[in-house]
Amino acid sequence: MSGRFITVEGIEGVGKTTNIEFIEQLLRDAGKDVVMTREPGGTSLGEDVRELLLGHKHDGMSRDAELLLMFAARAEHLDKVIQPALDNGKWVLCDRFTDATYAYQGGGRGFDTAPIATLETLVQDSLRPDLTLLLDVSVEIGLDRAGKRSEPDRFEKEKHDFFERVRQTYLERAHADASRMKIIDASQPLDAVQVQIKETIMAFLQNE
Ligand code: T5A
Repeated sequence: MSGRFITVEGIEGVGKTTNIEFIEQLLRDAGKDVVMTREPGGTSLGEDVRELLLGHKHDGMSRDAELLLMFAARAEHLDKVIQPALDNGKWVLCDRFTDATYAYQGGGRGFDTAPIATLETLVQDSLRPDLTLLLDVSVEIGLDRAGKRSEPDRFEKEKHDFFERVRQTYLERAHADASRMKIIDASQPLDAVQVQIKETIMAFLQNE
C-alpha cells in the first residue's frame, strides 16, 4: 500500500522546524513509518542546490534560474527519496514543497501560475501532498522570530512586501483547497499551536 505525503508550509520563522518533530512523533505514535525531509534539499544534489539558492554567492540570480533550480532539486528529491518511500508504504513528512514555489516564486517574485503548474506536472506527474499544514503568522511576527535565530539567507533579505505577497498566496491556496490545506494559527504560544496541529493530524488519521 502506498504511504501518505504530508507537507508543512508557511513564511519564514513561522515554526516549521520547531513543529515538524512534534508531527513526526504523532505519526510514529500512530504506528506510521515516517521519512522526514525538506525542500529545497533532501538529497545530496538537492542540498547542493539549496546552498546555491539560499547562500549569497548568487545574489541577483534571475527568477527563471531560481524557479528551475527549485524544480531541479524537487525532481531529484522525488526520484531518490519521496516516491520510493511512498511506494514502500512509508509516510513522508516534508518541510516545504510545491506550495512554497507558488507562494515564493509565484506570489513573491510575480511568476504566473501557469508556468509553475506546467513544471509541477512535468516533475511530479499526478503526485500532490495528501495533507498540508499551513502555519500562519503575520509577517511582523515571522520575520521577528526568524531574525532572532540566524543570519538572513537570500530570501530573508527580501522586503516586507515580498513576504506579504507570499503569505497572501499561501492563504489563497489554502482557501481554494481547504480539504487538503489546513491553516494553523501559529501566532499563539507553542503549546496552543501544537494543540491545533494534533487535532489536524488526528482528524487526518481518523479518515485513513
Ligand atoms: N523556497 C523554498 C522557495 O522560495 N521556493 C520553494 O519552492 C521552496 C521549497 C527555505 C527558503 O527557500 C524558499 C523559502 C525559504 O525562504 P527554510 O530554511 O526551509 O528556507 O525556511 P525558513 O522559513 O527560512 O525556515 P526557518 O527556520 O526560518 O523558519 P521556521 O522553520 O518556520 O521557524 P523555526 O521553527 O525555526 O522558528 C523560528 C523561531 O521562532 C520560535 C522558535 O523557537 C525559533 O526561535 N518559535 C516560536 N516562538 C514563540 N511562539 C511560537 N509558537 C513559536 N514557534 C516557533
